[in-house]
Amino acid sequence: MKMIFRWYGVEDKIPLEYIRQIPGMTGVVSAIYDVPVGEVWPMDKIMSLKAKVESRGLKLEVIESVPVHEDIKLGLPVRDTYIANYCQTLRNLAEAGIKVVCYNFMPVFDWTRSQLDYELPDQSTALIYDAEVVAQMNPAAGDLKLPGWDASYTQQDMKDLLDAYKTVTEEKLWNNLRYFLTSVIQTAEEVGIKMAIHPDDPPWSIFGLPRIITHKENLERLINLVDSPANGLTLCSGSLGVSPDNNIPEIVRHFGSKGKIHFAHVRNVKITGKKCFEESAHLSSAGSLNMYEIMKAYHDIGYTGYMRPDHGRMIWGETGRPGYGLYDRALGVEYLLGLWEALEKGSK
Ligand code: DNO
Repeated sequence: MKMIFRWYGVEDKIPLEYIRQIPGMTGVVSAIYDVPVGEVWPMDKIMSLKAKVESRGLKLEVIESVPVHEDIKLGLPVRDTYIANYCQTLRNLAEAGIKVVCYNFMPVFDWTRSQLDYELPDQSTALIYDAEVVAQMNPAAGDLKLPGWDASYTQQDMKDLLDAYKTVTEEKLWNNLRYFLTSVIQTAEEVGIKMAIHPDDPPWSIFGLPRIITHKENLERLINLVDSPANGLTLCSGSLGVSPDNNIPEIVRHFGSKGKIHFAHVRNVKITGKKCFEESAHLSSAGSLNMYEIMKAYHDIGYTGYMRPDHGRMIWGETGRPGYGLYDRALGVEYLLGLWEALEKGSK
């Protein structure tokens, strides 16, 4: 298993030097953030990101994410141009030595929460989700800004986009995903990149939009859309884990033993009610997931891929990008590596 850390490029408050100082850290997972969605990532930008990371003694072998243009998800005729661009980006990334590309197929909104600074009893703050609060939000009415929401949309763009999705059922979204993957996976396989879809977060429909990467059966359906070693998963324990029906250790064993997990996001989450949760610290006792069993599942299947801690709380007075501070994620890393060492030594 190779432990890596998400880094948001030069705009990130957390310097690469600090990431390097986290014991056991091998590299970062990052992206190019200043190319509009749908355009080809130029080689020089990729190479300069890689050089920056490597100059600090870290590796850059995973990209999170190459975003998928909404017109691909909507299945509009112009999608062929965007898919061709996506394939070219994959070729460029492969040339720079990238091995895994994480992406998602969530319409309009990436991960969604109802509050970003909820104060826990220990005065740390965490991201939370409360279905009733989300039900009151109206993205078409504007002024809502949450992580994962593309800030470049005007209120009218957002309204038009939400209208455009009105005819996109789950089945249509599946068809559009198959269409996308048919070209993209072939290119990825040719150039030696593994595609790793991220589950929908949360794994249920929001704002009436379809969401399909939500549970084991649908993950199975995804890998069967295009049969290729390049077609796989980012197994995110926190995204899937907020549905009590998702048995994460079992899902890890099932897909991991088929070689379908290309990237592991490992974090805990505390389910606080029906479709309500808090993002807890990584420790098992802090949330609802059994982190030992999850790590044991990865260990038992002989996982050699990339893993990263996921959202952390804000602790010790840190401020910054919600979910992506340094301290709590670094604590998460050490905990996961501690579990891993115990599993390694215990199995000898
Ligand atoms: C949230 C992240 C997601 C993820 C994308 C992948 O913190 O896990 O934003 O990067 O869904 O495309």
